[in-house]
This record gives sequence, C-alpha cells and structure tokens, in this order.
Amino acid sequence: MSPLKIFGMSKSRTFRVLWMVEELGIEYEHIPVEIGDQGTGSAEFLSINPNGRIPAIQDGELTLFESMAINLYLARKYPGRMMPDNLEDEARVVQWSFWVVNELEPGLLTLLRHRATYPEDQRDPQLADTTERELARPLAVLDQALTGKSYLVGEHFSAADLNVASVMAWAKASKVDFRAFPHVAAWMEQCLGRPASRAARR
Ligand SMILES: N[C@@H](CCC(=O)N[C@@H](CS)C(=O)NCC(=O)O)C(=O)O
Repeated sequence: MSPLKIFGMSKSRTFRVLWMVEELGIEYEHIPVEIGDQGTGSAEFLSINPNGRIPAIQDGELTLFESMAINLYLARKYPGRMMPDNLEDEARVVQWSFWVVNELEPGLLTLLRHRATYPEDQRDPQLADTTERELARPLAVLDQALTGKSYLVGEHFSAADLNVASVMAWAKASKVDFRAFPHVAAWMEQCLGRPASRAARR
C-alpha cells in the first residue's frame, strides 16, 4: 500500500502534521506544496483541498484537510502514546486541540505577522502589543493547566501537547514575554526541543 502522503511546507501549519508523523515513527511521503498559484492554488491541489490551504493528507482512500483533524486522526490510527487509550483523556486531547485554534491561534497569527513575517513597513507595533495583552488570559489558563504537571493530559507527552505547542511556536517566534507564564515557557521549550519536532522542521 502506498504510504501516507503529506502535502505542504514545513514552514507552515504542515509542521504540525510532520511533527506528529515523526513522533509516531511511521512511513510517509512529504509532497512540498507551496502557497501560491503553482501550489495551493493549482487545480491538482484544489482537488485535494478545495480550500487551497496546507496541510492536507491522503491516506489510502481518505483525503483530509485541517491540521488538527489530521493530527487527531493519525494519533488515533496509530496506537501508542500520542492518543490516550481511555475516552476521558481522549476527550481532553480533543479539548486542547480545539482550545488552541480558538483561543490562541488567531491572536498569535496577528502577533506573528506584525512582529516577524510582514515586511517592516507593514507592521503595526501597537496592534501587536494590544494583541499580546489580550493573549494574557488564555496564556494564564495554559500556565495554570501546566502548574505542577509536565504534560497537558496524563503522565506523558501526547497529541494535546503537540497540537498546542505547535501553535505556541508562533509565540516564540513573535517574542512573547513569558515572564508571567513560567510553566508555559518551560513546557514549550521541552516540547519544541523534542527530536521529532526538530526533524519536522528540516
Ligand atoms: N485551519 C487550517 C488553516 C490552514 C492554513 O491557513 N494554511 C495556510 C498556511 S499555514 C495556507 O495554506 N494558506 C494559503 C492561503 O492563504 O492562500 C489548518 O489548520 O489546517
């Protein structure tokens, strides 16, 4: 059977999926689709993801988009440490995956753009600072969840940590001040320093 195909660039949300497959240690084919008319906008790619966004995967008969959905599918498909084997902890993994895209991702994307990726003359430092202040509330929630704990769900690294930390990587790139969130800072360093995370960025 042909291996899992992953479409997208590691310098995009595709990083999340590449990190997951590296953690799982499974065989896959990485197809580096770029953003733009030749890549995400091409007819060939639009037949895989009509939204014209990366990542997307093909796994046998299944074609799937949305990074978090892909990661939850993969973690569940390959039994092991990434998805807990009890329903309650699995629900907690899903909770954190939804939480991060709703509570953190939009603000962190604004920060990333206005502190790192937009050309200097298009950045709005005030907007970035306001956004960082607004992010204090969800970051405090995350810090509280990690107080006295090394991982978000259960006793070891799981898809919950991967999905949240992969979004939090934008906070690091945006030079967020973590002094008020020491547990988040320590956990993030530990997660993003994992060999699978490094391998996914190559
Ligand atoms: N919610 C989607 C978002 C995917 C997304 O926006 N990907 C960006 C790259 S990180 C993209 O493909 N952008 C192409 C475009 O905006 O045209 C997911 O998590 O997979």
